[in-house]
Amino acid sequence: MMKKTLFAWILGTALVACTSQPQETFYEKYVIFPADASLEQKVEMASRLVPTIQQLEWQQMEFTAFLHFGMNTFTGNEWGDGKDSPELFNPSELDCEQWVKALKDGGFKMALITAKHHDGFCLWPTSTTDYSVKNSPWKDGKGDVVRELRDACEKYGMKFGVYLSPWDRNAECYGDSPAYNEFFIKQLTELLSNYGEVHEVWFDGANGEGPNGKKQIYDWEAILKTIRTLQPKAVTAIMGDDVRWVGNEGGLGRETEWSATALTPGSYTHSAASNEALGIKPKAKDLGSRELIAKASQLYWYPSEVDVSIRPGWFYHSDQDERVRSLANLVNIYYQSVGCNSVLLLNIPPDKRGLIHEVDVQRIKELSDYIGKTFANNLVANGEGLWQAQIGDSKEYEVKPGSLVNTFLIQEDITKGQRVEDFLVEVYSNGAWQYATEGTTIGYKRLLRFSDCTPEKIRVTIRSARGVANITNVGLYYAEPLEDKHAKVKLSDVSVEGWKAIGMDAAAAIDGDRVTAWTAEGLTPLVIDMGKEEAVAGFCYAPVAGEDLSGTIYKYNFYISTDGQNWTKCNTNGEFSNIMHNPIPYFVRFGKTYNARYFKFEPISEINAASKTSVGDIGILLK
Ligand code: FUL
Repeated sequence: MMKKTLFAWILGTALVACTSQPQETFYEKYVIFPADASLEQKVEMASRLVPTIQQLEWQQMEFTAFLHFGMNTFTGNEWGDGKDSPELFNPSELDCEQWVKALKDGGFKMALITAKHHDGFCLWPTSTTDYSVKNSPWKDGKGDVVRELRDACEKYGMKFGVYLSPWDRNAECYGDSPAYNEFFIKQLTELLSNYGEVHEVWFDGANGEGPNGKKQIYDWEAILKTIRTLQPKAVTAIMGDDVRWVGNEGGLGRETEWSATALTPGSYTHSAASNEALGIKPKAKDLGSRELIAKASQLYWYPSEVDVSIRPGWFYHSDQDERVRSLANLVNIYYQSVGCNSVLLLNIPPDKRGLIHEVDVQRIKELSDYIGKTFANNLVANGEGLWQAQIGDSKEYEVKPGSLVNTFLIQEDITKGQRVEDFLVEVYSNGAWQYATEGTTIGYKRLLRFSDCTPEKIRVTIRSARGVANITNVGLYYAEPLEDKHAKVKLSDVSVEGWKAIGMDAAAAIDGDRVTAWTAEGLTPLVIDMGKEEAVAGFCYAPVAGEDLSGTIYKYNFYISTDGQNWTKCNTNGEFSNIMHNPIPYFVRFGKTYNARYFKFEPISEINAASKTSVGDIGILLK
């Protein structure tokens, strides 16, 4: 065991643990390296960076639920513009107990509601704006969704969290920084004072204002202080400084996922400068390697949260009832989130009735049954108990005789820091050791799948670590194979055969396959001749598949024509609201049909205001 004593020159919150001899120094939440620290010293200090008690308890929940509900549920949008009438908000059978019961049966530990999304509409009767349930027909304006959810959580023993969007498209004061900060803190204060205990406060970083839009400078210091004062047990997520966005909305954790990261939370004033200096952002592949530590002057305990929706959109849309994620898909997400040192925040959006849809209720129950069954019995004897492993140490575990296995579980005691960098798992049968699987980071929990086998023993080797690794749990399980019955998404109701792009070669945009993309310099309109007239009810824009999203369009106009000369602008909201973070095919419906042989897709702005257009595929909808 490394026995280094660390001195008072260390800044940050240093704790001394009295449980083991010699005393070890730990750094809670962050550690600042001395200017002249060597890499070896820095890595040693990194190994002693630990979570706060709030962060630890949050991590132990593993499985949490997001509830996107609000004005968008009724308008069909993903981002409202803040102009929709409160009259539209009118759930016919809202029943938060139904939500919480379904979540409880689904194994979730916390329910986190969009108290206010980007449209500014508040689900509680706030005193800060008229744009709330107070002016809706629901319960004659006497209702309070936040209260009903809170009460249901209380009744069923579920933790409770709130999402309050910093970006507000309704508030007139948005962009007048001091005025909006005051308004926002008042909203936060209402939510954190009147609804009992809150365990997570979620501040979305999304902002679609663009370069010419309103510019708001948030007073994060005052905002975070409000939370620490009013709800000391709450973690603050995304723009907060306790919980980090994993970097995508597709349910994908990293293979190497450090909770001790060099990424400075966005709410700190020096965040942009220090992240730029290190060349990292929340989406970066590497946030905690030794190479990064060598360059970093400070590390944060900033663990990953995987937020992903059970449906293509974050809000409920009835036309997505058949596109609820399959069990196999959700199980993969489980392995890539909880199984990759992250907390899963799975969104299950209540519908227009104010109920969680039957399909979703069934799917989350299937998921919880599957996970429950898979991990019910550890097939390793004596997997629990502390194993303090030096680099290169191996440990053998007996497997219960005759057990068929294909899933490996391992956990570190993160109250002593996250330390393992590389490990190997081998299985023993017929007198020989064989490779089963291997991994890099472990952290709170790591799950790995491998081929079915019936070993007598397994051997775990810690090939590389930052000091002594504290392994608390090793497990082997059998997970039943699942077939992914998810139907391939159809991008066009009209056959694309015979379609022609006018004036350019854009075949890749109309070949029914989003993997092949058409790209063009500038914001270039795409004009298509379908060869014959169709009753056009909408269109589908699929952004390019893959990591390079450049050219993906955010704002657009869409036109149709019968002769290719005279154009009619179709009824749309003109934006693919959340496409930057959730680059899935967008299905836009006009609410009426237009007879047309030609259509024109006119880009107005690109997701990063670049001068480029890309289309993975474009299709036409007939209903
Ligand atoms: C994003 C938002 O823009 C989406 O609408 C959704 O709320 C998601 C969880 O975060 O940034």
